Amino acid sequence: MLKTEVTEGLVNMSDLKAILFDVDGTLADTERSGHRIAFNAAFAEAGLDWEWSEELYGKLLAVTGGKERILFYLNEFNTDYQRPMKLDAFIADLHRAKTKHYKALISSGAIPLRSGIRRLLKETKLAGVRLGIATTTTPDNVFSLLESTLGVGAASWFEVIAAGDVVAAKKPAPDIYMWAMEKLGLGAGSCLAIEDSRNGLLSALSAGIRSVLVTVNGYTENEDFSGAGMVVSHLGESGDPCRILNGSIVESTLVNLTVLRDLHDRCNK
Ligand code: XBP
Ligand code: MG
Repeated sequence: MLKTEVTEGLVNMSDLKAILFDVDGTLADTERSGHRIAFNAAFAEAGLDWEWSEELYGKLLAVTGGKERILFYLNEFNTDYQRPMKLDAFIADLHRAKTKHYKALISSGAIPLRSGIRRLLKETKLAGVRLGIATTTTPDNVFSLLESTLGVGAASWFEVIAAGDVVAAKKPAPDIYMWAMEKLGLGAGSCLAIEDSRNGLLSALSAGIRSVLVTVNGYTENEDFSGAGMVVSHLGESGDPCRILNGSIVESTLVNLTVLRDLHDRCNK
């Protein structure tokens, strides 16, 4: 058997069949300058004097889901506010307005993909690895981000886009990852997740996914990522090496498919 065939055989030893990407904080750094700004615009539009500062928003990110986050804000940080009788409908209206502002912001090209995301998506797609999305954010937000950064039709790169209210329980519950894997017809042992937050890590782990790569960001860098297969600053590009915060990368300064296959094999031994 030729060396290349042996090597090829070794490379394909990994049964990594699909990579599930989180969106906010992972594909792009959307929270500080995206969602937060859109929430504040919706509050102003509704005549509310609510202003979510960068610091307050960092605390509110403990709760995933925009509607759930608004309720968390009222319960924990604005208990004096006289709530309307139909609070759920009031919050849903605010969230619809927020999504309108967020989509406009994203469509303006205000928020780029994080370093290495475009490279990794192209490499994995070319290699025939199946791609999916597992996110808490609203589906429309995902389509806007993909189209504004990767071009029209980019959503078709992903076989499944599991997003928002498609499941009742949001991250850290496992539901969104379970839903995505069911749609792919794959077991957790064939999937690797890429996340940015502890909520996301816990969601993937509790769905049975054992290979989770975390790429931290300004809001999540100090969170507890126990259980992650690897934690890095970002995926990296040539000339912009990633920093390994936990775990190890053999002979590479950026996260590519070989690194992910090695990580997957290691975590699924
Ligand atoms: C992050 C979230 C989302 C966004 C806001 O999602 O928790 O709720 O902060 O988006 P993920 P919505 O990291 O799972 O991509 O207002 O549409 O919920
Ligand atoms: Mg995230």
